[in-house]
Amino acid sequence: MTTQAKQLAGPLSAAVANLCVGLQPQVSPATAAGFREVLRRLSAPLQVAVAGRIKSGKSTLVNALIGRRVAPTDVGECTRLVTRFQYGTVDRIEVVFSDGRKQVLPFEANGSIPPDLGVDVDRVSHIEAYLTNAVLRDLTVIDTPGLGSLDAASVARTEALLSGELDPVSRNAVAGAEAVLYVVTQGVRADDQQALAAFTAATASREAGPVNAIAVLNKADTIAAETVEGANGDTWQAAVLLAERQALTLKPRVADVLPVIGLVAESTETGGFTSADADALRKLAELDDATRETMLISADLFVSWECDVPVGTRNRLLEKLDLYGIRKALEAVDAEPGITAGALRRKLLDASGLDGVRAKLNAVFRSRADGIKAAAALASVTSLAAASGDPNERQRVHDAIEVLLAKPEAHQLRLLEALTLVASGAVAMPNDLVEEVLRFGSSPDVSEQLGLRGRPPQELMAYALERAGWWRSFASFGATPAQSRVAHVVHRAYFLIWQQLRGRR
Ligand SMILES: Nc1nc2c(ncn2[C@@H]2O[C@H](COP(=O)(O)OP(=O)(O)OP(=O)(O)O)[C@@H](O)[C@H]2O)c(=O)[nH]1
Ligand SMILES: [Mg+2]
Repeated sequence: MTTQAKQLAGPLSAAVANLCVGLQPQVSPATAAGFREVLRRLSAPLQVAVAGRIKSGKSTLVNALIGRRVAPTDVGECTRLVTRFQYGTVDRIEVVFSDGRKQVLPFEANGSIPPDLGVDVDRVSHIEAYLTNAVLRDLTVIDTPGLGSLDAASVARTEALLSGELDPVSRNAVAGAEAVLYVVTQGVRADDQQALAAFTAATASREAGPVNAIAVLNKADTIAAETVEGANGDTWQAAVLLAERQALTLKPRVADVLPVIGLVAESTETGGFTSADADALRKLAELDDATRETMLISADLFVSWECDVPVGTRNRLLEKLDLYGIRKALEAVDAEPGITAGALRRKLLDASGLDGVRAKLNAVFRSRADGIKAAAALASVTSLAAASGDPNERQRVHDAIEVLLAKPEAHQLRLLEALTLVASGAVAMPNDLVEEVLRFGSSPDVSEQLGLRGRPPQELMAYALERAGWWRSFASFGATPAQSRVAHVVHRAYFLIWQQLRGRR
């Protein structure tokens, strides 16, 4: 156990791992095999699936996050397959077939996965890409084919893979992703919300909620600012406002919705933006205002208008930055004509919003990886026991989980569970209480969890104690049995915050 404990995300994962090890000799060989899979996953990095509609820019965003243009975008059969990007000491791509067979694939000359694999795609389960990129050390990123695609077969394949239906013995309920980055574009439709619910139900058999799901509003550059009230014609402002509106629709299914320009993020983070591009932009910046404005009206005009910069170069800029990125770059050159290629790249990266997405990923996923992984593993253990068909075995596993959850150290796990139950509506509560409960998932910061950001410690303590008392009496007198269980956990959460604040004095 000691060697394994080193790789676990934290004490909660360790507690669940111990539970699996302890139960292994007491269960059937099939369930024990499932537990071994759970143990293996517990010591692996957090698994984050990037999901969303077809062509919403998922692969582009994956590349930006990894910092390497490795996922094929736009065309090719790869966009119909699930690809798992995980850390490895040597770069390697493997095609995994449905029968478990694996085949190593060469990278393209440009370092990406071949868009066409040269194998029978219908027999492919998914692709494993091992990369040396540091980001992947504590996060495995899973690129998925677009939901709502025309091709029902790839949707079925994705669902099967992510929900662990492919191989009932080893994968049953343990292959699922543990967290979701959901990519939407302008206008979340009602069926998009359904897609989110369906997809997230497949994340290791757990409902998604503010604890393990984030959404981004991608292609923010393509939003027509004049159609968004309050944006004052500013595209980014329009994107911020739209993201806020979508958050009202999607919460509490997701922790937040953030605007991003995946394309610009990808180009600037993967070395796509070169000094030759910067030179071309400096040249374009010298054009007279009228010419420049005309060229920026549309992509067609941008390439077809007569000017000194070669058409091929202009096409390349469009592919990397699109019109909005080009406009932003020209503005940066205007403000600072001698700007270096590196500084220009940084400006574009800032304009892409990727930093905000990274910060959110850290706050919601990375900082809580231990709890998220432990909760997903417990859900897997529960469904493995349920699937065994042996009532005694199910009871033994159930009892062991009860013992684990009753321990004081498991409080964080119970809180995550309560958050998810409330967020998914499985336990109904009045709106103001839902909001209060979900605040615990909003941030690792105690004052934000209390909804009292920036207030003095004395006030935080008094409030925590007051709410602890309120939730205790709600648990005893005012609640249904399901609400009561949640209320006990919330009571304890306030009490622990109070204790922690008191200890700090
Ligand atoms: N203008 C603009 N285009 C983008 C942005 N992000 C992605 N794209 C373009 O959108 C197209 C689709 O991007 P992909 O990353 O392949 O989308 P996907 O969701 O992975 O697509 P599927 O896997 O086929 O569902 C590509 O041409 C991208 O260059 C963006 O932020 N702005
Ligand atoms: Mg894709």
